Amino acid sequence: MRTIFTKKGIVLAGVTLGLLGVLGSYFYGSNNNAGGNNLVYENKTNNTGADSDGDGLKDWEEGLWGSNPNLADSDKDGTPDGEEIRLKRNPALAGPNDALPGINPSLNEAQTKNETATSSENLTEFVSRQFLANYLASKNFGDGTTDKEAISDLLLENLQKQVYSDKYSKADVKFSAEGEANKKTYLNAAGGVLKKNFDKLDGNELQIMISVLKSDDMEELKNLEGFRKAYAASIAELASLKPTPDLIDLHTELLNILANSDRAVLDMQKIESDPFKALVGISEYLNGMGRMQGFLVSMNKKMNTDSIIFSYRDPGYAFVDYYAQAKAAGYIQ
Ligand SMILES: [Ca+2]
Ligand SMILES: [Ca+2]
Repeated sequence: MRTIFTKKGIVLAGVTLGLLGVLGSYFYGSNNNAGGNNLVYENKTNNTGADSDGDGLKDWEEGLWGSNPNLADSDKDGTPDGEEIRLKRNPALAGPNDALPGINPSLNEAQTKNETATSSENLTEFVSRQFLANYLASKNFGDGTTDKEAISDLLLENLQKQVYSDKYSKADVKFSAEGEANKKTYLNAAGGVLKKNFDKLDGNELQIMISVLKSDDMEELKNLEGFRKAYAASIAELASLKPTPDLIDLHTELLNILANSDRAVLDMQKIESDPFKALVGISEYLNGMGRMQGFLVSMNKKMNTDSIIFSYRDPGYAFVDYYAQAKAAGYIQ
C-alpha cells in the first residue's frame, strides 16, 4: 500500500513541506516580493474560481471567511463581502463592530510560532497556517494594522468546520464466528485486497500534487485517478468481508480511513477552482495517515496478542509488512 505510508511514501514532513512550498508559490509567487504576490495571485485565480454573487470574493474564499457564496452582503450590514475584506472587516459578522482583529502589541511577542512540525496533527495546522499567511498577505493584510495570527485563527476555525465525518459504523458490519481460522481467513482476505489494489501504484498523492503545482499542468491531476480507483475497489471489496467479532472495530476503522482518504484526494483534485477545499483535502489526507499508523499499531498488537502468525507469502502478512515499513520510515516509534 504505497499510498499512506510505505517505503515510497517517503518522509511525511519532507513531502508535505515540499507541497507547502509549491502551494505557496503556485498561488502567491515568492514570499519576498509583496508586489509580485498580488500579480501572481490575480493571474491564478481570476480565470478559475467562480464568484457566484459577484461581491469580489471567490466562492472558495467565502468558505474561508464563513460568508455566503450566493449572497453579496452575507451579514446584511450594508457592505458587500469583498469590500469588507478590503476594509479589514468581517463579512460574516454584522457591523459596525465587525473589525477583524487589530494589532495588540502585548500579544504580538508571544505569537511567534515555531517553524517546525513533527506530528501529523501539527503538520496539518502548519500547512494550513502557511497557506493562510500567504493568502492574507495577498489580500494586503500585511500592512501592520491587523493581527494576522488572530485572523488566521478565525479562518482556521472555518477550515476545521469542514472536517469529514466517518461513513462506516461498526453496527453495520456483518461478522463471522470467533476463532483462529476465521480470523486468519479475514486477515488474508483484507491484506490481499490492499496489496492487490495499492501495490501497483507508485509514489503517493502528495507527490503527485507537488508535481501538478510545480508544472502548473492540471492534466497531471488525472494521475490521482489510479489512487481513487484503488480506494473505491478496496472499500467495495473490504465491505463484503466478514471479520471475527473482535476485529470489527479495526475493520470499521480501515474502511473509514480509506473512505476519507478517497474523499481527500477528490478534494485535492479541485486545487484550481477551490483551493480551500483542496486544503481541507490535504488536511484530511494527513489525518488519514495518522489514523493509518494508529490502525497498524493496533492491528499488530492484536495479532501478537492472539498469536496470529503469517508467512511472508500469505496475503495477511501485508499488515506486518506495512507496519514494518511505517516503522522504518519513522512514522511509528
Ligand atoms: Ca462571492
Ligand atoms: Ca460585516
